[in-house]
Amino acid sequence: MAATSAHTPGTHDVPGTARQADPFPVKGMDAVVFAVGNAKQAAHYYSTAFGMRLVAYAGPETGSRETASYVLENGSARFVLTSVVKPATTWGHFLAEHVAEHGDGVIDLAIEVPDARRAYAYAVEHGARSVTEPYELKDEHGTVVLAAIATYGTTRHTLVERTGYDGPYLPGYVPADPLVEPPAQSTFQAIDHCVGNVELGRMNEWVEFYNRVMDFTNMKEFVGDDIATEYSALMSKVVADGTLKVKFPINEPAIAKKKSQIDEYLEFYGGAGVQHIALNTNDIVRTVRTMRAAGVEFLATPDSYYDTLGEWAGDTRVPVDTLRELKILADRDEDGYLLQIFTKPVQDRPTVFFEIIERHGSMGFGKGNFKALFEAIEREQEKRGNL
Ligand code: TYF
Ligand code: FE
Repeated sequence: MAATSAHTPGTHDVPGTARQADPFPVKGMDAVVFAVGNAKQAAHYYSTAFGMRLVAYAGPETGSRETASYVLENGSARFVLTSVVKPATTWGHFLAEHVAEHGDGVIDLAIEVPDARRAYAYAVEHGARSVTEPYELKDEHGTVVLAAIATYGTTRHTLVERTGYDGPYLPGYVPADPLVEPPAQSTFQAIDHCVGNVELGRMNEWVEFYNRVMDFTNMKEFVGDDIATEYSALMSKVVADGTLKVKFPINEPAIAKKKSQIDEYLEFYGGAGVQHIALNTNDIVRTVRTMRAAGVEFLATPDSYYDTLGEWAGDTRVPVDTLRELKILADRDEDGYLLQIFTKPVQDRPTVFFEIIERHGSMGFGKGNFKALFEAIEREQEKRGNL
């Protein structure tokens, strides 16, 4: 085999044309970590209602005396549900206070990276606030390297390097069996995007944070002033890594005719935080039927939406009558189309909700649906007396 020369294939030493290595490579979302009041019951909900599979557990029975954590998966999507059993360390007290102040919510959007030490060093050099310096966890399945940086509100990004590990989640966790028989066909397969709500006037600051700290770039879809004041009462921009595996839309409230849904979130969550997690499915009709049958509540779209849908969304895989029956939204752009639907908030506070999305080419976020969607959200806000 030829020795590696300085001129490796694909690179070239003509000034200005050398392809720069990605300064912040990511492999994808590692996990969405929720701090909840009762992880045992939440694990049941995500199993029975969302069709996820319990795969790992850590708690008093496994030597974790302070917290209980349930790891659920569906395809590459992984949720970790953590609650406090008996606070002892700063971590236990942080979790207990987090739930008291914010209700059930997302504390960590963990990102899998090839090199956690390098990713952490790059982020901190570019102004990220360190939460946890790089450290190793080890057990008989191998080693995982972790580090964490802060993002908006009390949310963090743990950077996870798991190449030296073949266990069920992290060292210290034990494998667990599904709580119930999972659906015959999976309800979703991956995490599409994770959305943050930030305070009025701070969206650009957080977009620039991801530009700088993770070298993420802005996607073309955004909600500008026109849409914001007309009917959405929010501004939104999307940042993503170069491979579009990790996509983070950021919303801020906008001053409009009515109270912004983002203000409602900020008020009830007690600050900035994760608003919704979008989940990819390859069969949204089956997913929505399964989840509805299991008691998941979705936002209702008025019939009139479907009367004109064909004119601008064109033909989709699913007949308009089925979209109408299940209240699924459709949107099209120059790259293709998408089908999407939103749950109502999944806890008593009007905070975290989920989106189910089936993409056919389009890499957008459903801009054509913003009017219908935000009107549906406002009807719910009104029922809660928060409009
Ligand atoms: O992630 C998105 O941008 C879409 C649209 O409060 C959206 O899902 C944006 C804001 C919002 C609800 C949905
Ligand atoms: Fe979304």
